[in-house]
Amino acid sequence: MIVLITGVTGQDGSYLAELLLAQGHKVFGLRRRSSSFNTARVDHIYRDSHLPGNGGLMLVNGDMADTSSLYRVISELKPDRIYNLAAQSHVGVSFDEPEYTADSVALGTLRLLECIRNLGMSDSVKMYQASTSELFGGQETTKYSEQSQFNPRSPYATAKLYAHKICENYREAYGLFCATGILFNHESPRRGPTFVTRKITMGIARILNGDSMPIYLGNLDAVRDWGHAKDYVEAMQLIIEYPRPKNYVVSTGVGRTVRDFVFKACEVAGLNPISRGLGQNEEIIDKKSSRVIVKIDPRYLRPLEVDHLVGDSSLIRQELGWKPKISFETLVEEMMNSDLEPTKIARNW
Ligand code: NAP
Ligand code: G4F
Repeated sequence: MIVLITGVTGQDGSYLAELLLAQGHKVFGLRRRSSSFNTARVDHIYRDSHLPGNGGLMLVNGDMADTSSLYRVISELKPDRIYNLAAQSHVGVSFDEPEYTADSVALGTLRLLECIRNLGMSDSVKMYQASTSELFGGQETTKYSEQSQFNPRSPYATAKLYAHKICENYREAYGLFCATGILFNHESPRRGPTFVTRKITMGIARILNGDSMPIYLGNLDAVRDWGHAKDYVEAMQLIIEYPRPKNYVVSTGVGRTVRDFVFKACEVAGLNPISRGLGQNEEIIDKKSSRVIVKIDPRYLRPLEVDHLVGDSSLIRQELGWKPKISFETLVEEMMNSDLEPTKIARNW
C-alpha cells in the first residue's frame, strides 16, 4: 500500500511511519522547507533515493499552506492512504499566530480534501484526520465521548473544529472516506520541547546537570489525560482501516494535573518534591536540597484555559479492540530517563 503522511517530521508522524514501514508499506512523508534540518525524528528511518533497495521513509517537499504542492504530491504518488497530521499544533502559540494556525490546520485540511476530489480519487483513497480533544473545551469534569458537545477555546481548537467538520461534509457530500481520531494528549521522548510534559522532563534534567534556573510553568491545576504516542498511532491505523469512516475518541480515561506530572517526573529523577505557596506564588522544591524545581510565570497562562480533559474511549475499545498498552508511570519514566541520559548526571546534591 502507498501511504502519504503529512506532519511526518512531528512526534506522531515519526511513530506512525515506523509502524507502517515495519508492516511493509511504501511510506512517503510530506516535509516542509526549513532553513535548518527538521527531520531529526525520522532520520533513522529515512531512505536516500540514491541508495539501492526498497524500504525506508521517502520524503517529498510540500506545505499545507500551498495547494499546488499538495496537488503535485498526491497526483504523482496516488496514495491509497493519507494520514493528515500536519498542523501548527501548539495551543498557546495559536493565540499569538491565529491566522497561520487557521491556514495550516483548517484550510490545509480543506486543500487536501479538494485535491483528492479534483483528482477524482474520492473512491480510491482513504484519509485519516488528526482531530483533538481540544474540540471539547474542557469546561466539564465528566469524561468526553463522541457524543459530547464541542466548545473550542483557542484559535487552534477552532481551526481543528473546521477541519473536523469539513471532513464530515466531504464524507456526506462526495462519499470521500475521511475518518477522524479525536485524540487526547499523548506524549513520548519525541514530544516537542515546548509542550508541558517535555518541558518538565527536559527542565529537571537541566537542573540535575547543575543549572540553577527553575522551570517556569503556567497553570499547574490543568487536568490532562496523558497516553503514549506509540499506542495512539496504532489507534490511527485501526480507525482508517475500519470499513466505514467514523469519528473515534482515543484516550486512557485517567486525568492528572500538570502538578502530578511534575511530582512523578521528579520522583523518577530521584528528587523528593514538595509544594509550597499558593496560586502564582506556588513553588515546587526538592525537600533534600531545597532547590527550586518549578516556579510560576504568568506569561505561560493562556488567555483562555482548557481546564479538564479526560476521555471516554469505550467506542474504539469495543468496536476496534484498541486499548492503551503503556501506563502513565512507564510514559513518565521513559521520557525522564531519555532526557537524563545525554546529560550523564552525577546526581550528588
Ligand atoms: P507536532 O509534533 O507538532 O508535529 C506537527 C507536524 O506538522 C510537524 O511535522 C510539522 O513540521 C508539520 N507542519 C506544521 N505546519 C506545517 C505546514 N504548514 N506544512 C506542512 N507540515 C507542517 O504534532 P504531533 O504531536 O505529532 O501531533 C500530530 C497531529 O495530531 C497534529 O495535527 C496535532 O494537532 C494533532 N493532535 C495531537 C495531539 C497530541 O497530544 N500530540 C492530540 C490530539 C491531536 P515541522 O517538523 O517542520 O515543524
Ligand atoms: O502540553 P500542552 O501545551 O498541551 P495542550 O494545550 O493540552 O495541547 C496538546 O494536546 C492537545 C490534545 O488535547 C493537542 F490537540 C494539541 O495539539 C497539543 O498536542 O499543555 C497542557 C496543559 C495546558 O493546560 C497548559 O495551560 O499544561 C498547561 N501548562 C502549564 N504550564 C503549560 C505550561 N503548557 C505549556 N505548553 N507550557 C507551560 O509552561
